[in-house]
Amino acid sequence: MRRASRAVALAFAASFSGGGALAQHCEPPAAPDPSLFRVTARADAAHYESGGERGYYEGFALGAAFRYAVLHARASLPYYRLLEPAGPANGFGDLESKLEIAVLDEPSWSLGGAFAASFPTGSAEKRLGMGHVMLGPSLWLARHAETVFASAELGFMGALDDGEEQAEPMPPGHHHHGASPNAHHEPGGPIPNPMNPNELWVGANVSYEPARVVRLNAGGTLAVPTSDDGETRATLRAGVEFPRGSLVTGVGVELDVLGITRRELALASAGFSF
Ligand SMILES: [Cu+2]
Repeated sequence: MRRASRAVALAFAASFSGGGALAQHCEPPAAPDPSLFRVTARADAAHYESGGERGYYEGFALGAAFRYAVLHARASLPYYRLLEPAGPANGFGDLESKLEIAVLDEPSWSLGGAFAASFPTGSAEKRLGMGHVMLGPSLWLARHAETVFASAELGFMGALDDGEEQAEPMPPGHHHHGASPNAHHEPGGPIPNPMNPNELWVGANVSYEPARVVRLNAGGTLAVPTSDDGETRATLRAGVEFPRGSLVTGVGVELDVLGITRRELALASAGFSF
């Protein structure tokens, strides 16, 4: 528990936030884009360390978002190339989706709820996905000012069928040790988006637009497991985006500072609104 409280302090201290073009797990709302539809592409390159093994992966994700009145829905599907010590693995990751609903939408404030879901389109055995559906509700709060947008969110994420399929034996000769394909919190779990089977998370994002064509983003997420079989994890994000009409391009970094799988990730993104 001491470790968890230290993590909370760290994440709060470091949570200046930002609105990535394509949010991953547990990221609070990004600066709203007034257009109805948005398509995004994101490329990732990451080094990771998980359970004593080091490796590298590349990812490419396509996403779509729809915003109308108080609703904001988004979904994205990644494709990964994972280079583990034992060899490469290619394939889709888990499909992620989120629906945000603003309950109060004032010019300078908004707040509401959200519901996130991820679907096991990624292979858990190749460590590209979690092997089960994850669901979770959350509450968020955003502050909009002329050049600054800030948001914070508190939520829960849980595995729908955790525990039912964990008895599956690993294939003979499989190089992942110490965990079932479904135990995503242990070494052997998914590498691209590590998380706990059940966790309470808090995230914050801040965007600052010093000029119309530049947006600086920073943020962080801290997640604490709600069952014994997990580990506190924290991710910090920073990036810069270049809005130009309906096209927004950007680059950024993400760093896992706590957790069983650590990553140092660089990303490039592009989003087009219409
Ligand atoms: Cu999971």
